[in-house]
Amino acid sequence: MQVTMRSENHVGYVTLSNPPVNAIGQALRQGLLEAVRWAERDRLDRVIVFGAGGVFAAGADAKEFDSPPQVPHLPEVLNAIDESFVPWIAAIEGVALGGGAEIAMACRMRIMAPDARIGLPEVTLGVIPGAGGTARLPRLVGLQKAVEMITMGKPIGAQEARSAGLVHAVEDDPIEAAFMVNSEELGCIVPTWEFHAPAHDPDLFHMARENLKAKMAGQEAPLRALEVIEAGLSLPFHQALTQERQVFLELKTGPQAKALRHIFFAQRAAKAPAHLRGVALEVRHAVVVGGGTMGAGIAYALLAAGLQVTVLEADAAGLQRAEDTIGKLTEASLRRGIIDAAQAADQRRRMTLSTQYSEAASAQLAIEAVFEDMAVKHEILAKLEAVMPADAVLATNTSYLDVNEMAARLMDPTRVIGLHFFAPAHIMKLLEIVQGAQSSDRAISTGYALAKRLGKVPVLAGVCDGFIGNRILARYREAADTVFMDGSTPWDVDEAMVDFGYAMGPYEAQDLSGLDIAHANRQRQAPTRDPNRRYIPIADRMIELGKLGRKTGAGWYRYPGGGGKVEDPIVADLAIEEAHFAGMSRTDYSGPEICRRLLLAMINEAADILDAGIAQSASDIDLVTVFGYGFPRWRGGLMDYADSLGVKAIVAQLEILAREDPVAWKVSPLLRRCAEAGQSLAEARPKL
Ligand code: 3H9
Repeated sequence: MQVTMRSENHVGYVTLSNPPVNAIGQALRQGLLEAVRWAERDRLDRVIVFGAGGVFAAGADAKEFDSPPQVPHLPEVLNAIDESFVPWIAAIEGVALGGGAEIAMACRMRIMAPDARIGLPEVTLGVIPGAGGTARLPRLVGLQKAVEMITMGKPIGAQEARSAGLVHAVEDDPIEAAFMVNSEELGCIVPTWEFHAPAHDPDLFHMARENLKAKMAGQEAPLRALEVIEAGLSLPFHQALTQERQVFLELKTGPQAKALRHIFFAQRAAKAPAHLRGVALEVRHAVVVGGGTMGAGIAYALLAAGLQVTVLEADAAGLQRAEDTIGKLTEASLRRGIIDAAQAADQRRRMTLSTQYSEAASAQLAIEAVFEDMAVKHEILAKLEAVMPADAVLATNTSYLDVNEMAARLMDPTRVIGLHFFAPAHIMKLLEIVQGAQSSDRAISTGYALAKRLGKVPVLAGVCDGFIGNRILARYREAADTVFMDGSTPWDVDEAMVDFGYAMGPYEAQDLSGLDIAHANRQRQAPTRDPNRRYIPIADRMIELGKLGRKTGAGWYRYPGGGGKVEDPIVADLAIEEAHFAGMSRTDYSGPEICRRLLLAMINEAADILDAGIAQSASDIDLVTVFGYGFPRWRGGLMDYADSLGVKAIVAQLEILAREDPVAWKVSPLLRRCAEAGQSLAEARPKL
């Protein structure tokens, strides 16, 4: 029974109960409809509806979205509530999202707990509200607020909902408060469907449309939601609901909604496997070695999660730099209202800065985040092992180096794992947990537990150069440099990838992180580089010219000040020169062709990564590309996107490219196996 009913003194209590978040599926809809009939049959004075487990309802059950909708449909159920002669009151605790908020809006009255949140986040799942949200919300809060909430999908807190007029009261105990509402007062409230729609405001819609085109480029649902709200203003209420429902159903089965659902559920599935649960070390005190940008970001993320943190640096200057960087992160959080002054003071109290490794003696976890030098990392890990408790976990934040080699020199190599954070470490969601050959279950499980505590998306990766994400990134950049050398420009490449949905292209992104990092990597890899593989020297020429990116005022672009970037003809000429030295003629690539090549290069590399067991599944690669590397979420991640193209079609395209360069475009054996077996990448497994 997902809906339970009981009455006391003519007050009905209806409980929504589908743990953990009371997602609204067929059984819950059916139960609600029966509750409406029950309340009318018993001629109750009022119905108080609330959710079990301290959550009102998180919306329609998205697991049902892949099958045809089953009766009763939610709009029909909510119309029955809205039109009933028995007034319903929504007592909202936890969250009322999507269909949950729509249930609340169909009630005569809404009372919220102070820490509850309400919103219509449907666009984040690639759909629009489908049970009256686009018609009821503008009637309740006005156009401006409704447009903002529906098209951006961001839930709001209780006080904001109260000020907007979405809820009638904010009370510690909303169920009790609903019981106390005066019957006469309740009787005077008009059903939502009888409210007048707000007057049309063409300027508001124009501005909202332009804003969405800029901020949510490529995404269908936000613009469709805007259209539906606008059209609904001039329609009678029930017709507005009908047109909303049509668009909801159309989007629900479309590619963007499918891709966004895939990422939503993949993110939720990213947790420690069953055999690792319950063995994690409880981390209360963590040490970060190295207070540079990355180390300071990691330290701040740990502080924000409530841990005691010690930052170890080599000297006083390093300590000062670490303190300044962490201080700036605290100030930024204060400015944005993420923390208040008392929380900032608490964070400062929990932080120690020191040059003494003895400070690590009581910590359960250490994360080294110094520069990429194996000898330095060996030295640091050995010092940590000497002072830390025997069961403490030693983690490295290396982006490329061999975690097994780091572990091998320690007395206990089982305690070593990689914890690969992404910059800025306190914001980026991805955490690659790198499993060394000897890493213990306890160490890996501790990595997962830490990810949960920090609100990160954990993905388990095996040891190889670059793990999952940076290995794909290296191939992406190589493919970009190749099209640049062979006929394009960095700005053409960037534009092509932005058109695909990336927030920025590979060259602009590299200007941000600095060209010297990739250069150091190329030098490190030089002795083991495949001599048959084509090498594109343009990035090395950039280093010779001192063009290291934004930090030097020039990289692939020039940054003359004032924040803007400009194309640099000197950079474009480098490719022309290099092609001339190599005796090559150049080709003019179109934007879609550039994009196709870069994506195929990444898919092929990712398939090899999966085949080698470096990634556990295609959906893990999707999480890495979306949460660490800016792959457009609404395209479902790299492998989900590849599946949407079809593995056979990908193999056919790679084979054509392999005629140009058989080494760079050598088709991944996993792709071939999948194509032959008619399997998708989602079903693919590593070779044995
Ligand atoms: C909609 O409502 C359309 C309507 O307008 C029209 C209808 C006609 N469905 O995130 P968590 C599961 S569209 C199915 O880890 P938290 C989730 O998979 C919907 N399952 O917890 C996980 O399962 P498991 C609009 C759902 O505390 C478990 O619940 N609503 C749904 O960090 C716990 O989730 C949204 O977009 C769902 N809708 O966060 C809200 N929601 O334990 C989406 C959750 O097996 N949900 N699950 O891994 C959220 O934002 C967060 O889950 C929430 C809880 C904030 C609620």
